[in-house]
Amino acid sequence: MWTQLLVIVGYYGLAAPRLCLAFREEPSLVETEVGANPVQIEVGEFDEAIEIVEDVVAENPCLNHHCKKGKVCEVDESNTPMCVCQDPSTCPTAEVVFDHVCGTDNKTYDSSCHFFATKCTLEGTKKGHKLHLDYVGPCKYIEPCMDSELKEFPLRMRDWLKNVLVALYEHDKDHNLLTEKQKLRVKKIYENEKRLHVGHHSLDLLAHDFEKNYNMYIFPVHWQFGQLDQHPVDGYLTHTELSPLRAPLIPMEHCTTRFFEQCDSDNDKYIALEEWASCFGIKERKCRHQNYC
Ligand SMILES: [Ca+2]
Ligand SMILES: [Ca+2]
Repeated sequence: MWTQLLVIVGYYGLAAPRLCLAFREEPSLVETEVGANPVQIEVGEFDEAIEIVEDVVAENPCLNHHCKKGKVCEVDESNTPMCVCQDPSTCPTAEVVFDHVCGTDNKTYDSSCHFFATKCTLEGTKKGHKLHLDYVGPCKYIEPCMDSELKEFPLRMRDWLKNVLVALYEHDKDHNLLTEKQKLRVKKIYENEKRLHVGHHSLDLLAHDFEKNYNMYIFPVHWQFGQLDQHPVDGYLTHTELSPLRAPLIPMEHCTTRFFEQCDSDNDKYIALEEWASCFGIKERKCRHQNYC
């Protein structure tokens, strides 16, 4: 599965940078800043929290009045723009099955637009507070994750993150997907002759390689955290911040939910950088979250 995801990155991620999501082709948010990466670009897809209000343009007060997902702009009697809940029936019709999303209420929504519009109508209620976009695609039976499988998850994900970074580096000449500083870090991994190349590796080999080439795995793990930790950049991941990675992964990797749940070891609903590093087997280091070591 991880190899398959990497192939997807190869086809989609690098041409139109996005991670994992072979499912969607819409070009939104692709105008990347230097250093933006696939995960960061996906953030908008699942964003619940951002509301940007800009100056009102005289002729159409709603023109530059942006509303968060699930809301649309309307003007009141005094021509003042305001964000109101979107009527789900005004959402574009889903074209493919992977436009559907599954909510944490285990209900399938036609699209993320329908989901956020519905969530908006529940704003202020306990139900609305607890409702999140769980994963991409229609709700389906996800088999329980066994303890033994849970142990395998970080092994494969670490290897995958490393491979994603190397793939980004290899194709970065034209796309500026990594910052100069990031490129230098990945260059060391890329040029290391001992690097484990992409392939179907046994868990024993992955575990052995992690032990032998531990330093190669540190940056990819911290890099991924940094890409997700954007709203705000505070060293903690909220459910919404984690969504761009989690939502497309769940239908394919049945241990995803359990893995990220146990990552939040103090159970405060946030995954701190230290918790993140720890659940990928990265030892604590003396560094501040701004630098991600
Ligand atoms: Ca954050
Ligand atoms: Ca926590």
